[in-house]
Amino acid sequence: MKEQLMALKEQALEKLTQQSSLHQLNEWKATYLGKKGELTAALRGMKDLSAEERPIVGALVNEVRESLESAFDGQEAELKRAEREKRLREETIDVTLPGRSIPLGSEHPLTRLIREVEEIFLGLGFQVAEGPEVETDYNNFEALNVPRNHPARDMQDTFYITEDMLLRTHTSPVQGRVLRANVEAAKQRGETSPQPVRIIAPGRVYRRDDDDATHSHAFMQIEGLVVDRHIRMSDLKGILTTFAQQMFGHDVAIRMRPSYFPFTEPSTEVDATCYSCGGDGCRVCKQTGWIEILGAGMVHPNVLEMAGYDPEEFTGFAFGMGVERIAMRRYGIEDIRHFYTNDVRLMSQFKSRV
Ligand code: FA5
Repeated sequence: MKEQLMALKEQALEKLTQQSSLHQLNEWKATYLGKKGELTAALRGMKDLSAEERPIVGALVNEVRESLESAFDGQEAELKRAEREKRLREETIDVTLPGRSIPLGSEHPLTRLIREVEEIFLGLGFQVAEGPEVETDYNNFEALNVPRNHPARDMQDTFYITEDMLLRTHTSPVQGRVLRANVEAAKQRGETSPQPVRIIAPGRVYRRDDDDATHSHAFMQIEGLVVDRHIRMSDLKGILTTFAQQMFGHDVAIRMRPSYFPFTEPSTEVDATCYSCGGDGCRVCKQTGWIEILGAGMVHPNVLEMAGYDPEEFTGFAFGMGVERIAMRRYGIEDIRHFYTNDVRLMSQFKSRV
């Protein structure tokens, strides 16, 4: 029996050295140390031994098992190490290879322009306000001093949803919303006068205009509104000059032409010297030297009064600019429809600034 065990051990150890993978190694373990393995079979033979021999052979069996197990552990560690090394060798990364670049999206030119305008006005102490695109007739027209059947409604051909609901034709309804919210907030606080206002409100607007190179039925505007005590036309001019210079360059001048909007009095259309020729006249400014940038004026007392601001105490100015028209001139895009057909060849030229 002893010889048998010693022979088994020798054979097992020899076979062990021939196992070259972890899979083979486990098969070896099953063959020699498993429940149906050879060592277990040898143990079964112990029942035929005498009482004196049994403990001796038992100890020997344990010794053989231990030495086989420790040899197995050693071989297993060795094979694992070899496999890891092989993997590391195969998986080496050449860090000097150039990386694969992931194509990044780009900011839409209109978004980019709105952000630029926002940054300029935030720097001047303005806040950004918003209003809904589906508006009431009251906010879009009546609160802005344009009663029903007033001929000024023809200035902005409107998409009506119902008699009282429409797609806003300009961002000016945000004026009334902000003013009324301030009046309400003052009431809640028990104050007699509402807070002054200094906001811009960018957003999409809709008109039943036929689409062409300079008109779209949906376009963007940025509204501006300042209401406080002692606000004068010179404040409007100062703010717009600062804006134009930051937007188009420091030697830009502005001029104001008389105009008409029902919600401002007096009203004005504001031009900036052409950024392309500096005022000499060129193709961009149609040889005039000036480019129209926005409509503006002093807030009509009726608008203040309807919102709950006392026009004896408060005055203000407002302005509204067409984002696409400014973007077209700024980026040299000759057709407004390019902003909405989103051809990536054009759009990808406006790389994100972040
Ligand atoms: C207004 O919408 C006034 N709410 C602006 C305003 C605000 C005046 C506050 C006074 C005080 P107007 O209809 O002119 O004004 O439009 C303003 C700008 O929107 C225009 O100068 C033009 O740049 C742009 N715009 C008008 N219609 C279109 C259109 N169909 N497609 C693209 N841009 C347009």
